[in-house]
Amino acid sequence: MFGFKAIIFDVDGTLADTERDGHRPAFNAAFAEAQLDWHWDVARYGELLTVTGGKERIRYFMDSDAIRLEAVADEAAFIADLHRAKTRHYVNLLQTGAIPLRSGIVRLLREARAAGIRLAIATTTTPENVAELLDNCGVPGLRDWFDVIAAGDVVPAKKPAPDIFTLALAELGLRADECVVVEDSDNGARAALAAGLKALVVTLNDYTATHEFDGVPLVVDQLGDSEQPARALVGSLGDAMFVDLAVLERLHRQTYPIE
Ligand code: XBP
Ligand code: MG
Repeated sequence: MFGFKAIIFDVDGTLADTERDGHRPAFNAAFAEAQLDWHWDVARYGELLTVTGGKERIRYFMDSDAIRLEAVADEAAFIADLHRAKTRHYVNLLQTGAIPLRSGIVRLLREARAAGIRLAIATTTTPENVAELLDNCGVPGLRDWFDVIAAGDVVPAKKPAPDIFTLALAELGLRADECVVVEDSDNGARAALAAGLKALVVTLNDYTATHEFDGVPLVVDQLGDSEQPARALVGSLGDAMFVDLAVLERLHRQTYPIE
């Protein structure tokens, strides 16, 4: 018996390393297709990731580089079109199975299902991106393992605002103290904490390794598995080699102690 009833996962950077070799080339392909001489290299994309959401990220890039497109009357519509093209390129890439899930993800999802722990997603990315990632990662039916997929423009404000986590909680019908969250970024962690979700594990990746993660009780390099043990940078895994339900249970008790 566990003290929490659901695990809420972020997608980009958490379920899979999607940013550098997934979203980034898809943005660049959309720019080339629209005959724009914009190109986001790996380092620049890292800076742009401070803004979540693809449309918001394009707008932020245009503003920071003071780009004005004289021929464009409706900038919002232009960005929306460009982003639709980006989504098409990204989905095409996912359909080749090029982006695998990170270490330990399927193991933890299986363990949770076997224990009757519910699964949910709270992400900034476009819903079809989530569906295609889950449908093309080599685990048949994986998408249906999730009771709730909260994604994209369905909330007024994207991470670090708490809105997408608040929506996921409402759709699960659970309180924040009944859930554990797995995230990868400072924006994601801030969003979860702002929604009252304090039982939070951050799994780092290349783009988020230098983030601060104030108030996060457990930061690890990966969820890990027996072949690729996890390393804790903040908090402790105890005797565990990787993040499993027992580790999450300890984390949950530590952040929501039973009076
Ligand atoms: C993910 C994002 C997304 C993706 C692109 O943030 O910021 O914008 O980079 O997706 P998080 P779209 O992992 O914190 O949810 O282009 O579909 O918006
Ligand atoms: Mg993320």
